[in-house]
Amino acid sequence: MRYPQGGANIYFVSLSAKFFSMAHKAGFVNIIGRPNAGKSTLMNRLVGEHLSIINPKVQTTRHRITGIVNTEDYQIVYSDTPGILEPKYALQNSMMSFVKEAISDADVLLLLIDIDDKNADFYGLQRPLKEIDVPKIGVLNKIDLSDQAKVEEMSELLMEKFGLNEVIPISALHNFGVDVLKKRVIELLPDSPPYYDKDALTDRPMRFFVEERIRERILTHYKKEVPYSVEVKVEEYKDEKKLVRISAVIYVMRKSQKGILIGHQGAGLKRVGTEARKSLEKFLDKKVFLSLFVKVDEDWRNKENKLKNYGYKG
Ligand SMILES: Nc1nc2c(ncn2[C@@H]2O[C@H](COP(=O)(O)OP(=O)(O)O)[C@@H](O)[C@H]2O)c(=O)[nH]1
Ligand SMILES: [Mg+2]
Repeated sequence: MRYPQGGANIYFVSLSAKFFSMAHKAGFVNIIGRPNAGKSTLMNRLVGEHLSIINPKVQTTRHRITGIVNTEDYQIVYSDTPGILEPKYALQNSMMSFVKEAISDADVLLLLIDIDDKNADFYGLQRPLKEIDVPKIGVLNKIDLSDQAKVEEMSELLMEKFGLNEVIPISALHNFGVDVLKKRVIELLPDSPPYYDKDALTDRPMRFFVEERIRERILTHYKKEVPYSVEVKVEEYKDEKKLVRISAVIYVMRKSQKGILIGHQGAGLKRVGTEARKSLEKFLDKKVFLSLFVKVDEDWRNKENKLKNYGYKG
């Protein structure tokens, strides 16, 4: 390599030119859409890790969850968000504020739509979405359940409705079309230095994922109000030599829900505990000792101050 002769100035110019020629890309790529569209499934696919919990029940995702993909040349910070709905109680209000935040700070927006969701009703967000000046990709999901004619029909409908220039049909579940989407996302990523350490996978603490894994088991096994009335908080997380010792509290809104959750002779809670432990052992790649407790936090879901304590937004 030849170094430029002459003063410091010239050297500086040549350095920055070199830097520019291998510019680093980074940005926030936020996935939004209706409940059950497959946002969390897609996010896990894109990141290649089981970060977001997935369930056929709606309103599984309550927070904004980031998943970071790093290579030498770029850093993509994906966000999974709660499904867009018309909020009916304080927790849902907070869930929608995560969505609004994700719309306003995106470098690239992925509007994920279930191919069978003809109305794709985004409530008050449709207009701001149409007007916002960042690259938007319509992502038509679950095409494994559909055909070409429907893909074309829905693509046109979405372009019109949200002012999109492009729609990419995928099946997040069967990993079809996801590579095409990834490639397009990288093209649209702005030139920028990385936002997080290049070995980071998420900006969320480990405790958060532990809480989500426990909540996932509750979503799977309980019906009606119970999954929507629980909040899980890790009280102790000790990474010991041979195992990780975790103690967590499951908060419910009413006394009756406590009984349902614990079940006959404790069988319900035991099942949640055993399954959550196995899931955590896989995630942490270490033996886990898990203690679970159930407590009543009267009507927490409707109280702003409680929501703040649990890490939601007002
Ligand atoms: N058939 C089919 N099902 C999917 C696809 N993507 C997601 N699902 C299912 O749709 C349901 C909701 O998925 P989830 O990712 O939790 O949706 P979210 O509420 O938007 O986060 C789950 O049962 C997924 O397995 C897909 O491409 N095809
Ligand atoms: Mg979700």
